[in-house]
Amino acid sequence: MSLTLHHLNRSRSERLIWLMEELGVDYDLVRHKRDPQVNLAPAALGDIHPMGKAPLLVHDGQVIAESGAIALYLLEHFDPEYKLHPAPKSANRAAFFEWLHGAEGAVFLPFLMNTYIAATGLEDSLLSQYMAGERAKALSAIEARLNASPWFAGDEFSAADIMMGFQLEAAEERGGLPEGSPVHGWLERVRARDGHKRMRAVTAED
Ligand SMILES: N[C@@H](CCC(=O)N[C@@H](CS)C(=O)NCC(=O)O)C(=O)O
Repeated sequence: MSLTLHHLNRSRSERLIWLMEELGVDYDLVRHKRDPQVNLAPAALGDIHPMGKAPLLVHDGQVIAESGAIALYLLEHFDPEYKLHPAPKSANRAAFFEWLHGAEGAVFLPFLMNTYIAATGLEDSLLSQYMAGERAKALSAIEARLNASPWFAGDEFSAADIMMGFQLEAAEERGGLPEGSPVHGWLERVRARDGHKRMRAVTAED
């Protein structure tokens, strides 16, 4: 069995490192560096998959792109006891799907757009105003969820928390989390996990 993760420095691919560390699977890590001028991925990633983005997983020769797809693929292969995801048709399955996919969907977009808005000097634009409203909505949905349960899929930590981690750590770093937000407590719980610590040891070299 061969399992390789292509990781881009300072990127969403850290979520898959974290998931594999939590699962305890053996994997090879190939590190790629962003172009310092334009911040984009190197051409080497485009040689593996036409989108040329990270993360990319290669399992016994099969290439898989998209963080959410990779996470579900890894769970299917390496989490037969459902330690990091609720079992099919169990009560927390719907919430698990919602947050696992929301992390790359409606929840993520307004946070991501903030980066592009700042990079292109559009802070005073209508787009920026619109995205600020969307970000407030996303944050309020996140906070409602974390006020109702300790983890995104309910009482148990799951891969949905891992998928949400990247954007919430980035939001905290940019001062985007209000004082008293339940996200602060969630971040503390996340950072207490050995899997998260091991992921940070790997990404420290980024
Ligand atoms: N929805 C994709 C997004 C992939 C993506 O945009 N990755 C970024 C890293 S955060 C990337 O490779 N950026 C460099 C580039 O686009 O050249 C996923 O979740 O895997």
